[in-house]
Amino acid sequence: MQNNYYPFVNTPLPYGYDALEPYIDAKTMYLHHDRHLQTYIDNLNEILKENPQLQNLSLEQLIVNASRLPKSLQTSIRNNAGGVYNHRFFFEGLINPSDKIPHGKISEEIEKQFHSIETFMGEFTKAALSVFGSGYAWLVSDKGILKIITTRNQNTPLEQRLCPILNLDVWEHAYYLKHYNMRADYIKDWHHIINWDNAEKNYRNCLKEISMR
Ligand code: MN3
Repeated sequence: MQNNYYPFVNTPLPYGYDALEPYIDAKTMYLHHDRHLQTYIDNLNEILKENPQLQNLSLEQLIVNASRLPKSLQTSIRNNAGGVYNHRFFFEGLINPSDKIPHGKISEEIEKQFHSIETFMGEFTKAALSVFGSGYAWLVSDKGILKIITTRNQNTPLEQRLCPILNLDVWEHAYYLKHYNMRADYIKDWHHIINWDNAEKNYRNCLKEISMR
C-alpha cells in the first residue's frame, strides 16, 4: 500500500464525493473523508512525531504491534492507526455502479460456506446491526475460511491475525445525515455499492499470504 509510513497523508477518494449517490450522499462522504479520516491521520502523525522510534513501522505494523507498545501509547495507536486503516479500507471497498453480486473465488467461497449470497448478506446485515455503539462489520479470511466478525471503535481484524476482505463502517457519522438513526436502511443502501472486484482482490491476497508462510 502506498503512503503507508509516517508522515501519513490523506490521499483523495478513488471517486468523487457524489459518486455513491443516492446510496451515500456527497456531504457525508466529504465529512467522512476530509474531516473524520483527516483527524485520524493528523492524530497519528502527531503521536509518531513525538515517538520517532515508531516512525519506521508501516500502518499495519503499528496496528499488529500495538499491544507490545508502552501502555500509554497502546490506546492512542489502536484508535488512530486503526482509524486510518479502517477508513481507507472502507472507502476502497465502495463503487457505484457496483456489480451487485460477487464473482470469482470469493463468490465460490461464499456459496460454499454460507450456501448462498442471500444467506451471506443476511448474516452480514445481522452482524452490522448487532454492533452496539460504534464499530465495523467485516468479512475476513481466517487462513482461507471466511468469517463475519464485528470490531468495536477503531479496532481491526489485523490484531486478531485475521485477513480483511470487506468492511462496513457503522459509526453514526457514516450515515446519520441521510439515514438518521436507521442503520438498517444504510446497510441496505450499502449493498448496492459494494466493490466486489476489490473484495476478490483482497481475498486472493489473503490466500497468497497463507501460501507464503
Ligand atoms: Mn467512519
